[in-house]
Amino acid sequence: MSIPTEALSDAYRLMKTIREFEERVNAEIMNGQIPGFTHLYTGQEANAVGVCAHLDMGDTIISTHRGHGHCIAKGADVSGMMKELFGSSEGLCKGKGGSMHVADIDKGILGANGIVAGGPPISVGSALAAKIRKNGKVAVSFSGDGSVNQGTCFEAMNMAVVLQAPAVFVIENNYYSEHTNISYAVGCDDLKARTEAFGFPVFVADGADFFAVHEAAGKAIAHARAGNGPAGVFAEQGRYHGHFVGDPQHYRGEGELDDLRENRCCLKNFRARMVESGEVSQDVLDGIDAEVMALIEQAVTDAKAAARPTPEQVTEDVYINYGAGA
Ligand SMILES: Cc1ncc(C[n+]2csc(CCOP(=O)(O)OP(=O)(O)O)c2C)c(N)n1
Ligand SMILES: [Mg+2]
Repeated sequence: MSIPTEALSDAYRLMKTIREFEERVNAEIMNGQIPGFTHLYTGQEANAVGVCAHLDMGDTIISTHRGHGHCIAKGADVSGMMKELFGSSEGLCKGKGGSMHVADIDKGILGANGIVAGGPPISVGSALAAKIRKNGKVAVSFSGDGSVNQGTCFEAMNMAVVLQAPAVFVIENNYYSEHTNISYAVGCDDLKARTEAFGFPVFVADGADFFAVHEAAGKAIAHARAGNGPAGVFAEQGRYHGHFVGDPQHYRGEGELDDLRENRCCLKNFRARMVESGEVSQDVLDGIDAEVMALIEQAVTDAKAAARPTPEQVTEDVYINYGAGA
């Protein structure tokens, strides 16, 4: 599938934005500037961007505890997200969500989610709504290798097939659930076969390669959008950081992290491919890098200066007001 030049630049910009957002968030947490618990997506950027490249605002995504990348790829405002992580009342969710609960319903971002495999059932509900409304939209859930050991994931996959709902299950295998490798935690060797067994096609991609994810996701999303029921994407790529920020990572093999950064980097792979094809020049990519660095710097400056919630605001937004008589 050939991708227009502008879309290529956009994809690189988004992957770079996720990378720098995360690296800066890591540094700010270490400096004690960001409260709460945070899981970084660094290294897996191509998954989010390769999938979301096929979505428009009306399509929905549901994310995980490692959700910054998914939200940025789906169009979340970077400054609003940074403010959210800093706990500002000017954040996307008024500072009440934080890292693990970023949401922007208007952009189809139904929320990051702290519950492992909490996303797939929600996406089936969203997909069913799209089917009933006949609006041609799809609902994508991102979830990790840990999610495919969860009953909620299996129930959601089965229900999506039974209902023929346009749900797309993106399984991101980064080889670990918290600190446990899949070789110990998963009772079969073939995770793809396990999900396929529910009765929908699953397309596999190298998660360090934007183009591979883009192609696999294109097939899965086209399948669902055309009314053929659910589909899956299975992408493999390790994360560069620990399970959470501060994880000492004693469970990693020798040289594992260096190898990932050196040889499994979606940004480097993207640049190499552009040198080969000549579609986007290195100068243009360098320019995008500079723009992204400035964007992140500004976002941090703004987040540090942004308002903090007042004690009174704690009890706001707890219940929805459905109007008179509710
Ligand atoms: C239902 C549930 N069980 C356990 C946890 C604790 N927990 C948080 S993240 C995580 C591991 C998730 O692994 P995976 O799905 O592979 O995602 P990754 O962290 O690798 O992105 C666990 C067990 C939880 N949040 N929810
Ligand atoms: Mg995992």
